[in-house]
Amino acid sequence: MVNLRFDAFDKISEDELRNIQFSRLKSTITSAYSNLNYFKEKCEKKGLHFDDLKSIDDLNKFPFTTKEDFRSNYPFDMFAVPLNQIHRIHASSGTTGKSTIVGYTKNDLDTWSQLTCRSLEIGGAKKGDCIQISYGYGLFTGGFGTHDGAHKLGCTVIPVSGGQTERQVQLLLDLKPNIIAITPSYLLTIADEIERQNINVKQDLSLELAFVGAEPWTEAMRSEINSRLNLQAINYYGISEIIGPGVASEYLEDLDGPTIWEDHFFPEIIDPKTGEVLADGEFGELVVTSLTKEATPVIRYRTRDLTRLLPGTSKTMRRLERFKGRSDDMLIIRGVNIFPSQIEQEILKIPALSAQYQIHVNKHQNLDELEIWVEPRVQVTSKESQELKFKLEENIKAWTGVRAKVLIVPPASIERSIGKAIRVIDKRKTKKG
Ligand code: DLL
Repeated sequence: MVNLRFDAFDKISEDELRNIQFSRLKSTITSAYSNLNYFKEKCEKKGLHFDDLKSIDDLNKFPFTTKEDFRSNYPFDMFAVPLNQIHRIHASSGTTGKSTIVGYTKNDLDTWSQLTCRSLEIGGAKKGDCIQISYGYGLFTGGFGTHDGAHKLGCTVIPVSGGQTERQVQLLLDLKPNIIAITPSYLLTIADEIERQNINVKQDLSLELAFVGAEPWTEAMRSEINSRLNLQAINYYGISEIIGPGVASEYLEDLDGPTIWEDHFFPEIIDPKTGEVLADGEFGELVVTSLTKEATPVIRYRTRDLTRLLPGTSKTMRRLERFKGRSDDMLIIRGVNIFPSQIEQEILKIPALSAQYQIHVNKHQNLDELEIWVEPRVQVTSKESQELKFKLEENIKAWTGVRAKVLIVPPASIERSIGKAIRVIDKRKTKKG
């Protein structure tokens, strides 16, 4: 039997890896330049030809690709192959404007399933395991992408998709999957339902692993998930415009951040303001170039995810530090930059508070106002509620420098996520129209 683990290239030497990357990068840039008008035009503006890529170090001369490029080339102008070679289309729903369309050739679908299979395997999944896939199926990449990898690995797949929380719990009870693939916020919604039904997690469920991603989450959230569900959460990363899940994923043996699959994607970290490439270990925005995609090659895609590139723990491929957030999620409150993840961390430092929270931002008499709505784990008295409020306000001020107003709202009052949670409601944006 093929040992899929060795497909993971995790024993490859750095020289070999860079050689593979360079030859794949050369074909990708050539294809993008020859087939994608928008890319050729951007290169011409910089006086660049695909032949100007003489080594991997030349990549940083080439232009970035943004979500906006996907939108303005909607629906098919990001495709580098004729439509009759496109075997599948996925799309990511933009909150504003048109969605971004991504195409896959037959080879792309094979590559994708290899990568999600690899991600599941190094995270501890194996042939014969049973996985409940609670990522949305359909145009979103989470469901089908994970499905194809789990199928390749030889797992029994329960393709339940997102939503219908009681049914999700029923399936966990009756079919006893040992793995779940899901967003962190929806997993917490399921944990709430399990507790509401007084189900004994240790006796009645068989979950061992959760492949968690598709939205920002913190280490504090991981501990919460692990302990409430008696399993190990694995950090599973991807972006639809790049391929979907399977861009980077975490080794169960290391649990130290997702390893980026550098044989298929070349990562860079840039200063989000200047676009300048930063050295490994420096903090900035992740930019990813696809190295093997045929249908939608993407050169230097600006992910907006803020992180650092770290050396592989015992592998050649590099790791991503847990994301601090997305540059477009960063709130500027009275001039101070603050990420939802910093607030989540402060909330979860207080044992009586739950991970169900929402951040409301408003403007009052020209001043930004930050309000945090958070649920206690159990009903509290008004005195306890006051104490929790003051404690959290104090901690947020001490750790972020921002004064926030905390509202302790009744348990189960914040709308539950069934996919990606809406954590921030920025009314300043709605007001601007
Ligand atoms: O969310 C693909 C995916 C599906 C990944 C299932 C993992 C699991 P998009 O809808 O394009 O694609 O959203 C991509 O989600 O830029 C990050 O901001 C965020 N994200 C994805 N995975 C993680 C993760 C899918 N493990 C955007 N940790 C990315 C933190 C994540 N953020």
